[in-house]
Amino acid sequence: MVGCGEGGGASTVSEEAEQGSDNEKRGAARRTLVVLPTYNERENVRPLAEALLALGSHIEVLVVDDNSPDLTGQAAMELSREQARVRVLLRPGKMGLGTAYLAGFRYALKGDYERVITMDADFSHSPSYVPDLLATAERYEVAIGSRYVARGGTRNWDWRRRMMSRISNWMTRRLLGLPARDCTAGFRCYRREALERLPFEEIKVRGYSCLVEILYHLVRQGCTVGETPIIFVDRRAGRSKISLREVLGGVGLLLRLRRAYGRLPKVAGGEAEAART
Ligand SMILES: Nc1nc2c(ncn2[C@@H]2O[C@H](COP(=O)(O)OP(=O)(O)OP(=O)(O)O)[C@@H](O)[C@H]2O)c(=O)[nH]1
Ligand SMILES: [Mg+2]
Repeated sequence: MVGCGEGGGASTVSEEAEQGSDNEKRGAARRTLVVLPTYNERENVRPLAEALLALGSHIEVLVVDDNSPDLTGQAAMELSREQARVRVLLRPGKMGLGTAYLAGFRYALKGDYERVITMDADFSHSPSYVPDLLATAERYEVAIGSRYVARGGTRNWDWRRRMMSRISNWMTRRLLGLPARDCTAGFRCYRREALERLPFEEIKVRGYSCLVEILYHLVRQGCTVGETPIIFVDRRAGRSKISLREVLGGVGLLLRLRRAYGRLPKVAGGEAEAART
């Protein structure tokens, strides 16, 4: 795990291993809502939700579907009739990934969830990393499933996609001073206390770049951030929805945040050493 924003001193490997297993036990007991934004994920939604539910009875799933033309919403509704731990939020039309996350956060805050996980519904984010994310969230208010820490990475991406992702992360870190290595990752676990501090009304982006905007505001509010490695695998089925417009919008966002609030100050101690989850 790579962490930032925490001042804790060094600990030995055996202490960390012990702490790691305690964290896992604690994380494994907390009521957790996994928010799955979907747009044309009909083939993925059921197997993914079932894999998540199989992780334990503390896990619940909220599918946020934007009236997908492939009837993902209908498939999710069928599943929710079979599984009490699956809920569906049906929205009338494509409103963007960012607003889907915010809708999921609001839903979680109305309920008594202690943790909220967001992940793509196309198996790029493997459910097998959820326990690591929950364990990391025991130590940090925001846990990121990170492609850009040791043992993290991407699979099946062409060089264009790899370059685009690297450049946007590099620009985000440089312009905004965000302490994470993977600022654009959508695989995250937020503690309830972090979401309670999120200034919802300041989140303006409706699309993908909202991930940067959310993280930036949380760090501004003083939230601690830790990263745990994941291998991001290109989608199993269906088509990508990222457009050039989204990419350009992302650059605009960085400039807007930088102008409005400035670069974040360096956290004491900077980015922490890599540690074990
Ligand atoms: N509810 C909702 N979900 C969306 C919207 N846009 C994208 N999604 C979902 O958000 C997640 C991420 O979108 P993807 O198209 O997979 O984007 P990506 O993973 O960055 O791109 P690929 O690697 O090409 O798949 C997926 O689960 C999508 O179905 C939207 O407007 N509304
Ligand atoms: Mg995807």
